Amino acid sequence: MKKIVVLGGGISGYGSAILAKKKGFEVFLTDAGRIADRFRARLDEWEVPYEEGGHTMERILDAQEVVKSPGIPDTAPVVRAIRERGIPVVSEIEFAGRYAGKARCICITGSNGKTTTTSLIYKILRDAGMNVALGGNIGESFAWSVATGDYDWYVLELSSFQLDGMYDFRAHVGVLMNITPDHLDRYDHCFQNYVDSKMRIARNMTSRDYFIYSGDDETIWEQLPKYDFRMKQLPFAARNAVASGAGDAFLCDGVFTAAVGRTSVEIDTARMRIGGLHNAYNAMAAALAALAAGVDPERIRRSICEFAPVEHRLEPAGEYGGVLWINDSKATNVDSVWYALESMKRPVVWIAGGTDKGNDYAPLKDFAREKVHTLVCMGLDNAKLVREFTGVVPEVISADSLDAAMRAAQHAARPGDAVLLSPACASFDLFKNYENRGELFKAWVAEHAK
Ligand code: UMA
Ligand code: ADP
Repeated sequence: MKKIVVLGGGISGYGSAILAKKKGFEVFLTDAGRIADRFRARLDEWEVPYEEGGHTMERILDAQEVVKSPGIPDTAPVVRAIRERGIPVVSEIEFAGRYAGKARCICITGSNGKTTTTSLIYKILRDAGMNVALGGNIGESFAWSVATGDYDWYVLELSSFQLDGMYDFRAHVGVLMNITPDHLDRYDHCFQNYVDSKMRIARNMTSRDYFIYSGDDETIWEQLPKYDFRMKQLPFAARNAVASGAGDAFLCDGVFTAAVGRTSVEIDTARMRIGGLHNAYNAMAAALAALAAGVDPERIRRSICEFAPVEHRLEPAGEYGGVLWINDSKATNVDSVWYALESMKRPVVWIAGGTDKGNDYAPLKDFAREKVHTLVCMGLDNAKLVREFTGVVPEVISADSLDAAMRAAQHAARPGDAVLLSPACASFDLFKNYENRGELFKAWVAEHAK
């Protein structure tokens, strides 16, 4: 019997281990830290042997294949030792893909917009009555869905870490939203390594498959000539003129038309509940994916117009005394904040800051000059933000807690303004994670701004 070791006992790991067990492998799960109670309960229920608090190398190096959780870097000593022994290391996506049967996979990646676009595609397919699962870098793992369900379609959000361990897996519809610098610490601080990782989404696609990508993203354009792609290409764009024989989508004067083959759908973005140019891109990509999946255009239009912002992504948190509070806590890089500021139609009090990831703030300065009258820097070390935006924004305030930042924002905001939390930074200096930051923002608004 083939021996499989699963590295990591988080969402990805326990799903992989249960799938391996179900497929009859001799499986062992190992976690260097503590495994959460609810995951342990599931492993016990499926009688999967596991260890926590350390990796027993002898047992790990006895495996014929290792399924590695995406959060574990290749530089981890345990991964190095496995590779040195010549044992193949794959991602959960590669492993689960072997058992997805005839189901079709719509896979979404990119630096920003993955969760929104994935959720949107899932909603369209579900509204259309299709037998569809949602997973990957969102919600439950792909492996868990394969082990416990029997689906015709999988809509999977894929991070670069998941793509890295993917070799033979094939997306039937692959969606690449954009590529801007992120997670460079995992890619030897080399942008091209990260770009190569994102381009793996198109690996193994055949002439029957669809590749949906941004025609406005220069990085993606630069990559395309390097590949000998056979699949049908469906670019979407608002700036560059793009056209493909298989289909495409284009936004003009707030209205986009997406077409695949002879079927098309036209959507006025003013009728959508999610705003901004970035969400027009997300909707175009989702419309193309749904058309490629054979969904009726009228249903696609209806589902897209109904779709509400995902929590912590430009999520309205209430309007009180004429001031609109917006929670965009998920904006943890410069590009996502660029789109947040782009979409602002009111004067802005902007709350930013946190753990800086080596950000270059230059792309934000034009919008900041045009739309922001007060910047509240919220973090333990605000020196860089204060320096970068002094002279760009009329008022720059430094705050070292959420409460201080919110009070300053409330004081600065006038009726008709928006207070926008869109940090461009990670949250770990003051918060557990971006969800915690967004929740505390909303709780403060509910308590003090009402
Ligand atoms: N661990 C070891 N050995 C090590 C290092 C870590 O055993 O040397 C253990 C830890 O103790 C921990 C486990 O590995 O128990 C965690 O593994 P993980 O970090 O891969 O976390 P999971 O809970 O399995 O979740 C992962 C994704 N997390 C990351 O990529 C960091 C989830 O994406 C994903 O939803 C899930 O698999 C299912 O596929 C989250 C994420 O933050 C949402 N993604 C990043 C992002 O969106 O920016 C990429
Ligand atoms: P991801 O899953 O890739 O992190 P999300 O949909 O969660 O993407 O959005 C993350 C942040 O990026 C949010 O602040 C959101 O407003 C912004 N965003 C969403 N779609 C896009 C896009 N297509 N381009 C740039 N930024 C985007």
